[in-house]
This record gives sequence, C-alpha cells and structure tokens, in this order.
Amino acid sequence: MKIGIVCYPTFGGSGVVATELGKALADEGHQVHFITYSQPARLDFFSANLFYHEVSVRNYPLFDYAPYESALASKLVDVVRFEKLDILHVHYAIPHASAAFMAKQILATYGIHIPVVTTLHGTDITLVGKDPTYKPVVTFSINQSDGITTVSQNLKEDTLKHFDITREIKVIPNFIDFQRFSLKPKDHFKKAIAPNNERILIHTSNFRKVKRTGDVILMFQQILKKIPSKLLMVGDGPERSYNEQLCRDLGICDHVRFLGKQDAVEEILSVSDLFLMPSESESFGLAALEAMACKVPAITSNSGGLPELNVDGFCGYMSNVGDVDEMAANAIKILENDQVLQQFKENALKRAQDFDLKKILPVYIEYYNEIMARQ
Ligand code: GMT
Repeated sequence: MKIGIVCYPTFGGSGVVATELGKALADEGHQVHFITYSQPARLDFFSANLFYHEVSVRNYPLFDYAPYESALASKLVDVVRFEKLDILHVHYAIPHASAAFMAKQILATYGIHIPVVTTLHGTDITLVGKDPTYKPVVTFSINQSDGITTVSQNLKEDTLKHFDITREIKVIPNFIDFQRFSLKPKDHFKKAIAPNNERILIHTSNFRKVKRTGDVILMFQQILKKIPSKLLMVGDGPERSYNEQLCRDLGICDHVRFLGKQDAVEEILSVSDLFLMPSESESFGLAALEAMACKVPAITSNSGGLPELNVDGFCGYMSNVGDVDEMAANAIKILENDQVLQQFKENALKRAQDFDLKKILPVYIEYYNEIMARQ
C-alpha cells in the first residue's frame, strides 16, 4: 500500500502513535508518506519506504493567522496525485480531518477517489473538539471520513456522546514497540539519581493542565515522608514553572529533578520504580503504557480510557481524579516492600504485552484494506 499519514510532528501522543505506526508499516514493506509542517520527532533516520513532505505556510501581511489548513489540503492534493497514494490516515481531528475532506473533494475533480481514515486521539474530542469554536467542523469532517478510529472504547463513547456521529467507529488501542521500550541496563544512571538506593518515581507529559502535574508533586510529598525516594519530571509545558515553584514551597527540591524534554525516555523509565499519571482526562495513556513496557507499574487516575490499560491491584492502582491521598497511599503500598514491587513490575510488563505493536499493526492493516474495499 501507499499510505499518506498526517499528524502533529511534536512530542504529543498522537504524533508519536502516527510516527510509530508509519515506521512499522514501512518495515512491513508499505510505502509511507508523512505530510506535516516539520519532521516528526521520531522520524530521524533513513528508510527506503519512508517519505516526508513538508507543509510550508506562505505568510502575507494580510494574514493575522496563516491558513495552515489550506496549505495542508493543497499539499495533500499534490502528494496524493503525484505519489499515487492509496489511502490517507489523519491523526487528531483538528484540523487534519477537515483538510483531508477538502483535499478529497479537490481530488475528485481530477477523477481521483482516495479513502480517508481519521484517528481521534483524545483532546481533539474531549477538550478542543467539543468547544463550539470547532464543533461543527469537527462533527462534519469526522462524518465525512471513510473510516474512523478511536484509541479507546471510552473515547468512542465520548465521541458519540458529544458529537452527532453517523458512521461506525472502530476502537484500535495505542500500541508499544518492545524493540525500543524494554528494560535497559542503566545502573550507572540509577546510582547518579539515587545514590542511596532511593526508589525512583517518574512522570512524563507535556505539562498541560489536563495532566494535573501539581497532583504528582503533592502525591510525591506524601510518599517522601514514608519512603526515601526521588521524583523525575520529564517533559515540558505550561505548568512546569508552577510545579517548580510548588516544589520550592514544599521544600522538596532536593528530591525532585525536572529533566525537560527527553528523546531516550525508555532509558529513564528503565531506572524507575513507579510511574505517576493523575490526569484529569486521558483517552488512553500512552505514556503509562511506555512505562509498563519498561517494567514500571503505574499509579493513575481512573479517568477516560485509563481503566482499559491499568489493572487495579495488578500492574498499578487507579483512583478518582484529585484523590491525591489515596494515590499516595497506593504508591507507598507498592514501594515499601521489595517483593511487592517486583511482582508489580513483572505484572506491568505482562499487561504491556497485550498492546504489543505486533498485535495492533495487523488490525490497522486489515482496517485499511476493509476501508479501501468499500470504495
Ligand atoms: O497527552 C496529550 O495531551 C497529547 C495527546 C495528543 O493527542 O497528542 O495525547 C492523546 O493521545 C495519545 C495517543 O493516542 C493518548 O495515549 C493520550 O491519552 C491522549 N491524551 C489525552 O487524552 C489527554
């Protein structure tokens, strides 16, 4: 197949899923064309089957806001025509699904009919998409897609609840590539962070409000009172300086390290004992899956699709959003006993194996074939 993939090329979860999917499809012999405004973060190597087409937005003094959606639609028309793509797969509805719809209409005038699959990732539905600013366009463009997938059953239900969707939605969960995410021998790194063999806790995110990173700090403050430990805060975003200030106010700065954005997150996960994800809303929780693949159990909220990933009392614990006391108590339960911790680590890996790329990739390929056969 010749597949066009449209995504955000940033560190966000939807871009990661899109890039990893494209790489895996290319490994299987498919030709994959990424169409985005900059090189996706994890696409930093050469492969004969991978192509990257940059969407550049021409500026003009008249534009207060440069029209990215039009530039993307034009680029899609160009790439589909000249690379003779079989299918377009757009990740994150806004504005990718509507740009794909526009491209599809234009391509029809050339006698080209290309099916479009839209994957909804989370905030494109739960936060931004249902805002009246975008809702009519999001609803229309989802309904115009030939195939729609969501990354959890919960996100499917949310989509059906908030939007008037007339098409079937298929659930295809996030996946993990064990070639990259697995326990790496990084003992020297562990010693540097925790010289007295303290437990290492970790949070990775884009530090947006929805991640409730303040709860991570408050939880850690309680854990620290009972368990000698260190907290690694990986990533960057709008809440970071507030979180740094909170650590100062609580007097726990010596035990917390803000590492900023990191490429080799699997190496940091490899030295970690517990992952913290108290999110307000999380359609799936890819970052928690990445942790589990590296044998790190997870303390999460029970919001959104997290119950479809985390298994309470097996590979972690789940609590109501904001219940920092219960989250901290559960973390202590796991961390205070070596044997319990080891069992949770083994279970985390077992759970992650349910989402092995090798299991999920064929589901996407079958879905593409089904959508193309319907045309
Ligand atoms: O987590 C984010 O805010 C980034 C966001 C994105 O779309 O880039 O991630 C969403 O998509 C991921 C991949 O499908 C999911 O695993 C995340 O749970 C989801 N984030 C939220 O729903 C907040």
